[in-house]
Amino acid sequence: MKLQINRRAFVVNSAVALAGMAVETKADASTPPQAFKLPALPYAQDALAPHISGQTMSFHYGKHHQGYVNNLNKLAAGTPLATLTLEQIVQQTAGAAEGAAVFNNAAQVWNHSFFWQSMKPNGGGQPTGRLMELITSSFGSFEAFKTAFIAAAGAQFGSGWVWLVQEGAALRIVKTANADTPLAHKQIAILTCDVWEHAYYLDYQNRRTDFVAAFLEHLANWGFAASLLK
Ligand code: MN3
Repeated sequence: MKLQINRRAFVVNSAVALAGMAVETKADASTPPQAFKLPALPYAQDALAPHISGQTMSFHYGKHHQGYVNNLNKLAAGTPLATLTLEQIVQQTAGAAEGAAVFNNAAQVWNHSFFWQSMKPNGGGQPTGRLMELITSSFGSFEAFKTAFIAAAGAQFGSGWVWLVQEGAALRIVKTANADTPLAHKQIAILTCDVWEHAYYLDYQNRRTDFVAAFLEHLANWGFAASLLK
């Protein structure tokens, strides 16, 4: 109990410090604090079936993603955190042990919103244009990229994410644990697949790599990924 009180005081103090930093980036101090909201899914909950079932989406989006939004709002309520953008909160609490709860929930809100956009019904296949050229130059071939992406997903120990990111003129595959996100590491996220068990267990049980293969073959939204290239 004593720990919880100290922790709360720390979070509030950190929020005050963060608000000071935010003044530079948010000029309009009269902007009222607003609760973070669960963004609308870009497709119907059952539109990704059979690769991701409507049942999985109802829990993953409706319970897990909503839960992160609710937790973030509870942590931010009445603190200067509520005046920051989601991206500012993720970047300013990254790596700060005393802000871990805020970071975890804020990053998971951002990661899931990015994940839903990384997919579309009848997606998958291969990208075209500059994105395909960058994948080929970075990984040797599209097939080599797929193999490496699936292997990275399988190698992530425990909960986490596998990402395609852009670093300069090259693309890289990175995996992050728990809520960690390229947004916290100044990397440009291009595409992601959630490899927490809640993302696939109802549909694939322990077959995580089958899930990630289906993500690449049937769901990946390469148009969204291409739009993010710098
Ligand atoms: Mn998830």
